[in-house]
Amino acid sequence: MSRFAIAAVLAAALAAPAASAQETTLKVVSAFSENSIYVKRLETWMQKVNADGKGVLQLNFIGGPRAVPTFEVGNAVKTGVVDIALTTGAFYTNLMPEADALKLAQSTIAEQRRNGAFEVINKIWNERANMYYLGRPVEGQTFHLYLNKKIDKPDLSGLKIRVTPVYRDFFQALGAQVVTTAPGEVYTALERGVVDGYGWPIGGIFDLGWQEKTKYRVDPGFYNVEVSLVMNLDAWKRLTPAQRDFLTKEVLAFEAQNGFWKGDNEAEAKRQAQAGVQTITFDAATSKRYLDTAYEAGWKAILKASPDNGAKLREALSRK
Ligand code: 173
Repeated sequence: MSRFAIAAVLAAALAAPAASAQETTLKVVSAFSENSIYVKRLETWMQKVNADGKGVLQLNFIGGPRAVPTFEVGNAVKTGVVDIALTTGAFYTNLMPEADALKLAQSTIAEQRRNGAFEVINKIWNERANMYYLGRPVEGQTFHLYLNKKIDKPDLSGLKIRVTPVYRDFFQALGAQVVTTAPGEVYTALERGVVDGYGWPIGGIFDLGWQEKTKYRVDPGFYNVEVSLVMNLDAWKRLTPAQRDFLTKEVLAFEAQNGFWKGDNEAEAKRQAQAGVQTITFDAATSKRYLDTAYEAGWKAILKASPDNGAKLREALSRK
């Protein structure tokens, strides 16, 4: 053995016990409220991770928007104040406007992992927000427009609608006046009559009591609701290969449960009907125009704010 090889073997031997004894604990926050279905499923998943990860990796849930306000979660991940967040691109467009493009994906996260889109996303997220994109445990939900005033065509002129970047350009294209708020402020905005409606997924309006203040849901739903796990890139790099493999496997197992959402969508629509929320629908041609407008307005905004990465994401997210 060369002197170099001996030194390498000695170094490995010295490092080995420390590495195998090493367990790391990562801080996790959520941009969604603690009683939401997103966070309930996150907590169930974290329990499994912590049971499987003894001696390797543990997740410590710090909390929801009371711990870190919704629109500050992205920056907390970027700067490493927390390690991991459950959030959505619309909540950190302050860091990178193109984050909101994931709602426009035509493919599933499983397809994105197979067709290279996952790497495209990660390269952009690494560079732009110092984030490692871990995965997407929510997909297959649609967003909807909820209203307190009746409309008979997709014309929102004269209406004030609560938005996030998810809906902003689409609802503006339909003539709405928009007001951006975190989810935690929607109830008060409705109660005070500050808004005539809001954008939200098919599921979750009951979590913060909005059904009390909601008369109509407009169908069809649009886009592909994106809620993802993102991680501080330095924290990701600090993990050992074994810890990274472990976390990746656990995220894949979480994504493998995404079939859950189809049943949840149906259950939530039924629950809304039972609570007296009426649906507003359009004829087929108008519905098609509504959806076309949604996608056109969505991509236009992304491409305007972020021409290069927007184009890369559009190409990657339309691959099957
Ligand atoms: O707050 C929102 O309406 C929003 O942007 C969103 C995004 C993903 C899931 C739920 C809500």
